[in-house]
Amino acid sequence: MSNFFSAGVAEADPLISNAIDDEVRRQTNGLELIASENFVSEAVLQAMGTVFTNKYAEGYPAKRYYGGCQFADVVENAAIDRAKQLFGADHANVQPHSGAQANMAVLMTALDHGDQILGMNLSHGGHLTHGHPLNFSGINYKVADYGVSRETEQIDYDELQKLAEEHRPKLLICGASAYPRTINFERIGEIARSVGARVMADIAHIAGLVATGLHPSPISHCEFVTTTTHKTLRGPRGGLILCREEFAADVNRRVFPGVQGGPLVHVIAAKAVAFGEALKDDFKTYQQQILNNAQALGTALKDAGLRIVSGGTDNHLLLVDVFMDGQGITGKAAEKALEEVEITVNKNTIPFDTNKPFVASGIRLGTPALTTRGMKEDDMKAIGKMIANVIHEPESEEVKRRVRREVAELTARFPMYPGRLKEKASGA
Ligand code: DSN
Repeated sequence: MSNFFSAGVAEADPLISNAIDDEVRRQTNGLELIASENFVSEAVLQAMGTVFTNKYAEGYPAKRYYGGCQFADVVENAAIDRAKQLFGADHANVQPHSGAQANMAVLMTALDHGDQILGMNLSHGGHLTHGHPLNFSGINYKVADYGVSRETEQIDYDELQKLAEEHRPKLLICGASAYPRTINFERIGEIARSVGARVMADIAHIAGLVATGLHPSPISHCEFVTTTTHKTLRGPRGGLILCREEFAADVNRRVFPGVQGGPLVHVIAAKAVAFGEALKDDFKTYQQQILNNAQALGTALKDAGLRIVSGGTDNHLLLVDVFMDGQGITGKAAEKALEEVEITVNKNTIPFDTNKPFVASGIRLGTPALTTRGMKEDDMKAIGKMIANVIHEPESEEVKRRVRREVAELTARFPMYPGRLKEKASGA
């Protein structure tokens, strides 16, 4: 026990310590283009790695089931106040461990078992928790789904109105994990009201854009708004629910004790720090640069002959059709070839995909993480060319060697986590 409170992970557990160091190097030396990922600040990382992990705080500030919660209350109250200010919401619950758990708590608030929901199809850009048959949302509720139009590859709001009238959902779910276009929350709110439904807007991907006014806010049009905190919002991995005051008590009851037990106070501390960062003026500059970078990346990919689903993007992500009706390669092959040159993306189905989800015809690219590193439009142009070169010649070792070198040169210009990056010991 002598060094229990003093030895760091390097001394205490070399296996895990080495894996952490390897992951710092992987993130630093590669180009991270997964649209749902980002790099938190050192301040957020530090807040997360604190003794608040030791604390049980079931309940809510000033109403806990455990003693010793006075500092947990400081942390949770700060996170709540900042989240409300950031999004202009009446009420915030900062305890959901994840976006899925935030969504589960809202569905339990708005619905009874077996009620009808209407959500966006996963293969058209929706999310598992919006009614997928293998998810709790598809198991516990009756599901109808909507998608994008074949011509525009964008949500067809007239069709959505028709589906709402046909299925009469109690809850209409909007928001997406792979939809590159602006979501018309106002229209969705009108559609819902016309059939007596409530709306849950899951803004996990676009939360940073919404917080800074660069995407229209759902707050005044939708009864419930959920998000993760780690995507464009650039906080720790976790969830958040925003709602009107009238639903506050029910939402709180559904999060705890409905879905979760003790909150992760160390993560809530990190959420508070991240929300504080998002309230600063330069966060809007950052979000605008995410958008500028997505535009530049899309143009570069188009110029290199790749097809962008829906013709472009209004937000932080691009869905790229790399299969192109059999003329190109599958999303799976593209993901693997790009991984070999340290460009990280994920394969993704495109609307009306003819390939199975695990193979997919597309890749999804997002600019939040590289924008955090400080990259700008010219860097995106260069990255677009690198990606296209690999996709056009996925078997060419010469292309891969060249792109690997280009990736190394580019990433070296944008260092991150200086205190955490350790050179790999020779022979290790
Ligand atoms: N897995 C997340 C994403 O990548 O978008 C959604 O939960």
